[in-house]
Amino acid sequence: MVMSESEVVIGFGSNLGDRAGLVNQALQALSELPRTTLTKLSSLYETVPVGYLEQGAFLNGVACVKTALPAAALLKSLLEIEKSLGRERIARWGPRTVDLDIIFFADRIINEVDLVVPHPELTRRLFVLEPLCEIAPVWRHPELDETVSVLLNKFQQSHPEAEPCRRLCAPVDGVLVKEKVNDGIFYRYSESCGY
Ligand code: A4P
Ligand code: MG
Repeated sequence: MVMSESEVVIGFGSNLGDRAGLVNQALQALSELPRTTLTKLSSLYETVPVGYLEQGAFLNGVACVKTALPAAALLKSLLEIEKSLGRERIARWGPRTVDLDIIFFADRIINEVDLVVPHPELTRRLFVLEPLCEIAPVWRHPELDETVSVLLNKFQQSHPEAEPCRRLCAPVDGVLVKEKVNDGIFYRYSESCGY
């Protein structure tokens, strides 16, 4: 069976060790997944921890990929990348070398034991909404039937106290390094981001 390609949004975060180095390695691994191409990348943001507050600041961002992998296979690959980069699951919402979450998988709604898409915390997390709004403002949440930019606006209105994300660098040539790898493009954030 030939699987058609789906557009997928993946959120990433790191708050342990060499955060930017780990993010770059995760992006490289992502761009090297079979039948998958990295198509868009947000700026890199520094964000205050949400949930469990007694931990260091995160680097966060989101990436769009086109993939022919089914959702379960993509999730498995993301968990393998996390593991290869030293992720140990210690505490829910606790510190992590690299966390990779599926935010959207095309317009699909998935409610499996080990996979819920759209990501259920998405509407409550500026560290996802802000980078998402940067690269996919008109993406429609398939359950809420609202665009990402409306969801961000609503969250900001209802949580004026929420600390905005600090944008470290924009994804432009010269700051974002773009390299051709196999059939895809490999992006990474350059050191001049000041992370
Ligand atoms: N899982 C279910 N749905 C998904 C999905 N859409 N994408 C399952 C990825 N995984 C999904 O995840 C546990 C299981 O969730 C996976 O095995 C998969 O089967 P995990 O990453 O090991 O668990 P966790 O991270 O400890 O808990 P959780 O609820 O996934 O936490 P989150 O949502 O990952 O949040 N603050 C800031 N500023 N920035 C952050 O990035 N991240 C977290 C963690 C908390 N606070 C943060 C940040
Ligand atoms: Mg996760």
